Amino acid sequence: MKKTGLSVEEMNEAQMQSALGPEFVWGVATSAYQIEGAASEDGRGESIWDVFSRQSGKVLNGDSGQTACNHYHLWKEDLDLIKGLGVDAYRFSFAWPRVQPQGRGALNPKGLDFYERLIDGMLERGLQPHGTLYHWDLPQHLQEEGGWGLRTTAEHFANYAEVIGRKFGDRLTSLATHNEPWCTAVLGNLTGKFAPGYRDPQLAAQVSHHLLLSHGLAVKAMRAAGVRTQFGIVLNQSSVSAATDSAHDRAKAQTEYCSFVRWFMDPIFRGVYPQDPGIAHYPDIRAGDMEVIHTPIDFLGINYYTRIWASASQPEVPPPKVLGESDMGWEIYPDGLFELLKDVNRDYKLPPVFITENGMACVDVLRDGKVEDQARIEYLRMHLQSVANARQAGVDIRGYFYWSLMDNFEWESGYAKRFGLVHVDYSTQKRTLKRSAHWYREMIGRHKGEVSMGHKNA
Ligand code: GCO
Repeated sequence: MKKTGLSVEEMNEAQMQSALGPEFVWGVATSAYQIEGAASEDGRGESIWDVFSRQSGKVLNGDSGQTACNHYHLWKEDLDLIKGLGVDAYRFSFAWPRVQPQGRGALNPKGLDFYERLIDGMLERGLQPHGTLYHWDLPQHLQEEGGWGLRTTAEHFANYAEVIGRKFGDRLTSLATHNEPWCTAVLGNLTGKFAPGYRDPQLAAQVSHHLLLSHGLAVKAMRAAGVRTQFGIVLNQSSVSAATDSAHDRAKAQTEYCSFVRWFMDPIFRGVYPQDPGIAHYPDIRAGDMEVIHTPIDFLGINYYTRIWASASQPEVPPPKVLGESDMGWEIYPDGLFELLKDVNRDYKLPPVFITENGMACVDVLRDGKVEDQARIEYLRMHLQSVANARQAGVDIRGYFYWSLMDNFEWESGYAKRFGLVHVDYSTQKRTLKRSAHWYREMIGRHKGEVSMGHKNA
């Protein structure tokens, strides 16, 4: 009997390890607002998430990132924790309002010092720092001027990028401009589920354009300033399945693929927006914008959690969820990662790819100092198989970052959803490795063992 339901080629672990190759980079990921806390300390400015979290009914239980995992103060022990997992790399984000409280003009030396300590702390521990400039925490001051709906915000972002690039670029292994611009544009400005909470489709289209523009402007500005690191962007992507073979479902699947994947990929890798009869709102574009967005990049980060299920009928045909769902209600569908990687590799000329996020929220229970999260281990194992299969199919994937290092502030779900390899008790800030953390560490250890054996035999 087929236990996992994976349709991609099943491999044993040794085969998977060898498909990933000796240079494969293992990591864990976090973001500033979700872990740092210290939201009102040392001169940090307010972000749109501070303000949004205070509005009643926006975040479950009225939670916010005010304290979060208190990583701003516990960064040293957190870096030790990461080191202890045996990973090669740590993906983190800079909080723009900590570095530049108003989003433009004066810098905050204490904020810069924090990232200096953090990056040097990684280097001292032999961890590769992979930074992200923007993980959704726009300085509130810029929001009040019009936020990402304004073209000038893209210019301010490029200035901020240059500050970070000049100061830290030579110490960073990579620097991504944006994390999941789709979320900022659509969840922030179309559905209103995320900060700043607008529901305006034309604004959402314009915001997506300014985010892409800011990405291109930032990469160009940092390169012009002589910053040397790997530049890229991180996009959330999914494979899309039509619920049935009907023309309506297939058309819906195509529109979903266009608005989710191609909307960002086409401008970056082809210099145009995709056309689809199901997409009603296009942004205003100025001469030269598309060339800026089309600036070459050194890597692409892909975040994958689940597939998109496209059903045009009413009521909708639900996804089969053969392998179950996560605590977010997201279908577990590891094949989708393989399908997606194969498709984008066929359709675009890709730079090296990193899986910059992939992970699962589980109902984790801490009992006798242990969290037995077998479902997360299975999720990880199956998705790594997909990555290995995609590599065998010729996709140049260089590394994998589990989301997330530790439980943290899960946006509108507050602290109710746990994605971590490490459990966080928010009342004491105690960190406890879950079973999955041990599994990840041991699997990486075997990979490195295989690697050095491989070298010996070579
Ligand atoms: C994401 C985010 C994370 C989320 C994670 C789970 O990029 O969507 O980087 O902030 O916590 O994806 O929803």
